[in-house]
Amino acid sequence: MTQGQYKLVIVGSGFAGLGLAYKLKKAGIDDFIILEKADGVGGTWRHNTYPGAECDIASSLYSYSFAPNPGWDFKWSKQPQILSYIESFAEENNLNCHVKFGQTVKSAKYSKGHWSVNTEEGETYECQFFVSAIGQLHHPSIPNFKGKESFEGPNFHSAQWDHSVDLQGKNVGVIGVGASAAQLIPEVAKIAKHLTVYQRSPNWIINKHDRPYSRFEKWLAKKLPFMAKLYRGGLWCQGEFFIWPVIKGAKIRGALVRGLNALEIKAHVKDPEKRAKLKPNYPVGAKRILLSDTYYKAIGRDNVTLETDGISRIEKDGIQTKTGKIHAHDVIVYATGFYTNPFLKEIDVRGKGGAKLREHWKDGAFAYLGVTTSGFPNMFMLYGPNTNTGHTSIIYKLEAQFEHILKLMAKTAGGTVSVKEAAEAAYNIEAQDKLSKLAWAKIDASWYKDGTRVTNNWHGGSTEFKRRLENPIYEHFSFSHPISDKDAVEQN
Ligand code: N01
Repeated sequence: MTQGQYKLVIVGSGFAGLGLAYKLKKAGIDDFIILEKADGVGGTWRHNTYPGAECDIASSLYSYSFAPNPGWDFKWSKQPQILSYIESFAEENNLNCHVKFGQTVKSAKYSKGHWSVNTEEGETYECQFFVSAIGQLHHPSIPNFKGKESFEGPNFHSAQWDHSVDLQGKNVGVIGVGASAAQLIPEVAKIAKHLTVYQRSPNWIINKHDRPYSRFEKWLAKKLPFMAKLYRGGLWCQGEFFIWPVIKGAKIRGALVRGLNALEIKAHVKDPEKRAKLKPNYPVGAKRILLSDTYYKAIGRDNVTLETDGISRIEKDGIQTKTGKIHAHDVIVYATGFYTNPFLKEIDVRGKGGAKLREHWKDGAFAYLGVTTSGFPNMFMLYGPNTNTGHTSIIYKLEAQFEHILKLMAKTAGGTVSVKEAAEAAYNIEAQDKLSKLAWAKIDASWYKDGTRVTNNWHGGSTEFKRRLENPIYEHFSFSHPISDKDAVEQN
């Protein structure tokens, strides 16, 4: 059933979708709808409720610059407070009335300057602009271990935590040691009778020295907003001038991360066998550098086994390793990450002439500055291909994408915009060339890669990202009704 005609249909009501909605309203555009499959806003921060879930980018930076929150309880806030921040943001800015919950988008088709967006619930939404704001870490991945179905106890993915299962006094197996696992393992270790952690490859983890903010600090952030801005700037600088150079291969800063990591392991893990297993054998920065004050303490506990022999099969009551050991488990947690490629895999997107996005991206996703791709007019992506980062806040980068989209929309007015194939191809050659020199390219596999190409991450610093996104080169696009900037703004 056709549900109406909009200027924009946005898919997803996480930080990306809601941030764009806010900017649209500020620009006087109210004619949009957000389709959300869940029953509330927040995206990843609604779904990931595992114990210990928090953000490993400091909250003052992992929040909108246009909606600062002086009330963060911790430097790295916990999931409930992040969810409550985004929920309040939606409420205070009257964004909820634009969201239609319980709508899972299954296809989007372009024809003659318009998109038809169809949902699994049988509804169709017509629009001029189709915007994907579904994020990169959306579809939980559970490896197809032999015998997986035979396990008789509770088992679930970290992003689908079953809170009805009490882990107190249980034998628990956690598979995976990535960012999610590093946060949940310390919490599970505290209450489980025994925890076995299945590690395929260790991570570079350093201390973050988190602590609650004092009442005085919160008062300062509220009363002196410029101090809060300065503080946010300082956090941004840490990522830009310390972590980003490590990803580029800076020797001294890389050595510092390795040194800090070694000190942490030594301080908290007494068993030499465990210590040896925790040392990564790949370049620092090739996978996300993790921040934790509690991970190595948890691994060092007597009730925690670090298993690195590889999983052979899952039995009805435990896990068998490739060396034949059997660990008995009451509960298994899959902290095994997400399907990050191909992008938009759940949505059948058809562009000009019925071209399939899946076909267009058969060798891996790409997009001009991560936002547009040729042959798919009036389609924008937020947090699309090659926009992720390993060193700063995604929200900082999303804000640049909002500006990019608003500028292209203004120029497009009632017509269409499409990136030129040659401009996109040249951009991708530049991006892949630069990416090939970074730490991310120096390992065979990670969620940043699809085959040999790094498809998820941006190739430069965040200042460059902001500058390029916020100053579109209009010659790189075809507009069906090119008009002057002034006229375009007036028409919007
Ligand atoms: O997923 P991951 P994640 N057999 O892909 C292992 C963001 N995030 O959910 O490394 C055995 O990092 C896999 O092993 P290996 C953040 O951007 C942010 O933890 O491939 N093991 C790895 O250990 C992060 O980068 C926050 O050898 C298998 C683990 O599972 C991203 O989400 C918090 C396996 C997967 O780790 C993803 O993190 C949490 C197999 N067959 C997450 N398959 C914030 O704080 C996979 N593994 C913002």
